[in-house]
Amino acid sequence: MRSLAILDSTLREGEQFIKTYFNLEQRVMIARLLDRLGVTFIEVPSPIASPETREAIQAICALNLRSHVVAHVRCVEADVQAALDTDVYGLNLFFGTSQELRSYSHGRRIEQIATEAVPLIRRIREAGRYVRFSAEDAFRSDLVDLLTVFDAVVDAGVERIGLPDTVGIATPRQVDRLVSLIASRYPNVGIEFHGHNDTGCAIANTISAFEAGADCLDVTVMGIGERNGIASLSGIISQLYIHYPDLLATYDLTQLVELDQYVADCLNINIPYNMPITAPSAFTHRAGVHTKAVLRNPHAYEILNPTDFGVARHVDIGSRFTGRYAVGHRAVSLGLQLTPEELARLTQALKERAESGSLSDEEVNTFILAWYEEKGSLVWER
Ligand code: HCA
Ligand code: CU
Repeated sequence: MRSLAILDSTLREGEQFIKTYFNLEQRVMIARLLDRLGVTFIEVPSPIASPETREAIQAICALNLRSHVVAHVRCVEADVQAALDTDVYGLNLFFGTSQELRSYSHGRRIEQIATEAVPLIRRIREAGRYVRFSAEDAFRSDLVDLLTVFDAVVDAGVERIGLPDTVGIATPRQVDRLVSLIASRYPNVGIEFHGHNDTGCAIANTISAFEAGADCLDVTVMGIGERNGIASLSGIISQLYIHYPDLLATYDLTQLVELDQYVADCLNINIPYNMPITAPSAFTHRAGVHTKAVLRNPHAYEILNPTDFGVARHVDIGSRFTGRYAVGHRAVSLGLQLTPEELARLTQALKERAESGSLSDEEVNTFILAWYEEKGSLVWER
């Protein structure tokens, strides 16, 4: 079986999201929740960022989590030293390799990138720490430039190379091609992928990278990050759960909802309505055709079993698309006995009522009970 590491960067990439500010207690709590879930790596910012960040990194390291804490660090001597002075498991180095970043970000030539990164990588390895090197903006980088830099860093002993789609430009097929090529050229190092979501392809690209040979996938809670973020943890987990369940054998998937909710609360936002698994409506069924089938066998319209994530399925029957089967099911759960003909009339009445707006569960129950009483008194009067 292939191995796969999930790297959660909520505490690093996630802090680059416009709404994020985590205090020390929240940073520590997020690390704990990620560890309980079972991610392989927890990425933290560079300790050089601020004394508070350094303190948070040390506090997280002191938890002695199973997850490995890795610091995201520029290829700069002082930054590397500052990270080595903490107790992190390893360093995730990055250097922009595209023309755009070389011109407008750091101004280095390709040869210089390799020359500056190589001694730092050797130093980190000598210090006995894990080291990864990412070619920032890999998908806008010239292939020859990319290979020139990777040849040098792999030769210097890097354990993993990273291919970030920094601007979210790649298509799943481009990801497949580049990751496949890199995987066959460097069979003895790991490959990490980090996909931004500017065009909504982050989850698709990240899964494509895995299928092409990447062994480490970057995510954040709810996908938060710079601009509109990267692949979400729950999105990647949902794909793996379906297609590669063995890779999640050591994960406690019931932690996911609490984790997303905790981070949403820290940011003062709701979990986005379309988040895989953790959206409030992720397991809610509505249309009559769906509710009927799901009540017979959830498998009909569910590929994820909500109980595996510690959440409940919900059958919504208060809409104008409601169906007789689900309404009957609800009537029975309310202790009512209806003939098929009565059930048809009740369903019709509910649909008509829902034309002026959907009903909550409680409203539906009240409606059904009232309808039933009314029916009784009509019978009585006759
Ligand atoms: C950044 C850039 C980065 C780095 C990813 C990586 C990106 O915000 O510093 O180190 O692999 O998207 O390229 O997040
Ligand atoms: Cu990024």
